[in-house]
Amino acid sequence: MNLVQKLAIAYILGAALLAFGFAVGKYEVFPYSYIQKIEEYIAWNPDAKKTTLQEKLKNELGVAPIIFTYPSTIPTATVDQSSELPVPQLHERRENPKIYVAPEHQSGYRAIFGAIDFDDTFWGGILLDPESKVVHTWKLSTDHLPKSTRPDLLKNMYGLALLPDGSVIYTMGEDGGGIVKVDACGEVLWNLEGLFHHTISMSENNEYFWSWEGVHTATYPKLIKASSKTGEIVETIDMKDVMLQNEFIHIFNARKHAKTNGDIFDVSHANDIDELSDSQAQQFPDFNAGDLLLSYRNLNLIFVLDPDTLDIKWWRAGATDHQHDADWENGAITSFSNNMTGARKGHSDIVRIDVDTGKPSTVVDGKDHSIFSIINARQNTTEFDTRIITSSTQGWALEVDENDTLVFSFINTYDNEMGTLLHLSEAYRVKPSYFTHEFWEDCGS
Ligand SMILES: [Ca+2]
Repeated sequence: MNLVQKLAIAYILGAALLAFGFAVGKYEVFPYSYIQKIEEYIAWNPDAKKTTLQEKLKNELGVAPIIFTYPSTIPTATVDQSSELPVPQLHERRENPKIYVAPEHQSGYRAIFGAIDFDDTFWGGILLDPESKVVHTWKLSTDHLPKSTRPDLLKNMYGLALLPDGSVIYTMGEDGGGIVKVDACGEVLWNLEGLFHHTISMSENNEYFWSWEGVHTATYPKLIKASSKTGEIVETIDMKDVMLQNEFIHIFNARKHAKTNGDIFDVSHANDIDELSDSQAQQFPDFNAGDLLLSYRNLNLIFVLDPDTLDIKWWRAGATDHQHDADWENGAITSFSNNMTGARKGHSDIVRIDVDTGKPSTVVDGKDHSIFSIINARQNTTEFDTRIITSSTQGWALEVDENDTLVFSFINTYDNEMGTLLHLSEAYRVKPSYFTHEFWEDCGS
């Protein structure tokens, strides 16, 4: 075929695609319904990503995970000191991630979860051994659930827990159709069908977990507590009852339509639950083991609930902006403040709130490290005197020591040349004793 013939074919294909695109929109033929679903996803998270129609089609047709890839904003110095990390069974469309580990922090196991984009599942996790080699992978899907409303490529795996035996409990928002537990080797142990979102938060001894039930836009969401062994719900708390119980704490109704007093869409956006454990309770004289630390993103609100009396024991609004992952931490409360809006817009900080005074302070300055996750993100302290942070929409997991020095970095590279990265959900660093046994030896991967 000569050049003119090639150009002619390219022209005809281009014109046909243009006409097809017009017909899709005008007559709502296939794949219009799929585009609508993607539009809904974008509406779900309007700040997450602006995509063109062509990109949406690519995403839906499985050509590329456009919704969950982002242009790199990770500092060049960090990228330059990283090296390629070979991961088995990655999808051919993506490249290997990049990793940096400070020599003195080659210890413990690190688990990274997110859009790993394996050849057979889009979501999953990898386990790095103390030498930072991949010794295990988890392939996670909710496609098998009858109430799953869209393919995994269009769901957000936000909310998961890694248990000491290597099993994982996870949810993919309302779209996934439920919560799933798989064993270390990926066998499904149980499915809890229904609508759940944002968090799988373990109770003391991992006997139970908490999650949010219903749609994430509910003004008064429901908390559920379920058995991690069976997936059976053992307790439900309606946040409307919590509102009615606390007659002099009007935090949930702070934003209403001024003219109608009606509910504002997605006014609460409940996104985290953290149960105070027995061991942590000693550091919090005002609270009891079992109290729940809750986060409402769209009210910039963090509060403590006694799940037995439904009393709100403490609350603080406005110390963080559109925050995620509030944790009990050494007598204080810390959280990933996304800073989606406001004076710190564009840089996400780890903020510590003094529970006695309500005074906030910055623990990790997002400007110093170029951290910014528009939505999602997680943060955890480790037993190595470090903090591991998942900046979801940067496709970046980073770990800083007590001197604020970067000691670990995992860059979820999608395409080096394009400078694009894939979404990450959660990262942990644990001592070998965290695991009950070397489960990765059992599964052959
Ligand atoms: Ca956390």
